Amino acid sequence: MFYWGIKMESILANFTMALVSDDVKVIDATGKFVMPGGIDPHTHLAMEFMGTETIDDFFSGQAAALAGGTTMHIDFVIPVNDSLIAGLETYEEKAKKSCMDYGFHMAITKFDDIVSRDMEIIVKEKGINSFKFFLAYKGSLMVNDELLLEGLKRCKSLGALAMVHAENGDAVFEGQKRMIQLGIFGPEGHALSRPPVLEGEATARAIRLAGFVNTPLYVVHVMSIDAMEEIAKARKSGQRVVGEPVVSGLVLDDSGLWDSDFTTASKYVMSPPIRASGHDKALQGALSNGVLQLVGTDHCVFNSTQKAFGIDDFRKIPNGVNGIEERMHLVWDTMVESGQISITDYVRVTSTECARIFNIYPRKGAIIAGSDADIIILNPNSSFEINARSHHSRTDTNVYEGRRGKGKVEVTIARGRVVWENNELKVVPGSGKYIEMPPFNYLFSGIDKADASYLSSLNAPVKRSKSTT
Ligand code: DUC
Ligand code: ZN
Ligand code: ZN
Ligand code: ZN
Repeated sequence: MFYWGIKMESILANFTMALVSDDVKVIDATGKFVMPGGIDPHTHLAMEFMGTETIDDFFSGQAAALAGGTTMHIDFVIPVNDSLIAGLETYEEKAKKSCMDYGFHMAITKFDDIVSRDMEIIVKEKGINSFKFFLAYKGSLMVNDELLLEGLKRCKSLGALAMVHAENGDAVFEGQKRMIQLGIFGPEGHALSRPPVLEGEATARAIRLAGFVNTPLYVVHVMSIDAMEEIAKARKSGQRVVGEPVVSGLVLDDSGLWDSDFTTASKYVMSPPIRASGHDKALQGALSNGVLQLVGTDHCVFNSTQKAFGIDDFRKIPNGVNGIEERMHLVWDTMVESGQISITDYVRVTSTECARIFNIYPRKGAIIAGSDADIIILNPNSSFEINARSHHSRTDTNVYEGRRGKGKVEVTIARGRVVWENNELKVVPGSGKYIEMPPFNYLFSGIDKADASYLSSLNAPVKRSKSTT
């Protein structure tokens, strides 16, 4: 899947090692790793959220991604007035300026006959194979258990993957009230109001309901030991649950939230919150032992002016942190350089597993004949340094400010075009392509058999009780 020290003879859209003429570009990758481009399963570009809009759009966010070795991302479509189709049309418009390949997940904020019909259209005609349910954000995006159950059943019938933002939104609301009563208005109140136990509860509930419906479940941004342990338990019992940590949860702890400078502290506000020291290491361990399967970012950025909407009240700080540009570097440095995962596992957690789960493997997530030529060259001996001055995102802060590490993406090739080389971006708005993702990924294989055995296990005692009365 990757080659140590090969000299690539050609860069062709349809990656081949064929004999080529003298005028092709030659890139010397001696001593470096040639790997599939990264795929970020979790981003929010140009999203209207908490009274404002994320400052990275489909051009700036993707340019940043390419500079960091990510060649595809999957963004969340938010319905407009609960309409999936209206939401999708809005995002199709926003994505016209794309300079990188992308796909969509669809959020579900209501359930009725229209939503049910539109879910089918979205899967069968629009190339989306995943639906996300927010168990938090009471009063806006949050869904209750009844809606979640309806949604899970519909996902199952369509072969679509159900995803959850797992925090108990009612309890978060209560936690926020408590903070205000205590006179805690600063960014630290954000973390204190929504502790790990609320993430653990919602994760456990979603897992159990998905098990009850017998459909696969994908838990986004696993930020705590509490949530991770629920996923571990379910997977051990054979349930089809996928856990996605995000870079901020893997490498940061909550100390920044207590910084006395509001601009510094507020940049760390995201949901679920960045946890106390210890959760980060535990999540790294879970990524290395297979309890968690792929790394996203939840890239959702606001500049310091937008973050300052919450200067008097943490509840008004727009939630979100950066990561789309930093993910490949930080995962390499934290997980590979430190010896926690192998290079093969690095390719899996940053690219291949995402392609498999969203059913676009081996077109994406691989370097083989017929795959799109999304390729990076990473130099394990070169260093990176992260700061807001030099990053490519439009935001004026960076939660990884000042971090240095080993392993730098020196070249990014997207669909056969060199878009990042010598620390220079060559990106063209409109060149990114929408990637359709078909339903019924590998997690659905044999699901019907499991249904049959579940039903027969119910049938036996039912019949017996009838015959005895
Ligand atoms: N969490 C964030 O921090 N931002 C976007 C949405 C979310 O769930
Ligand atoms: Zn979320
Ligand atoms: Zn952490
Ligand atoms: Zn998100």
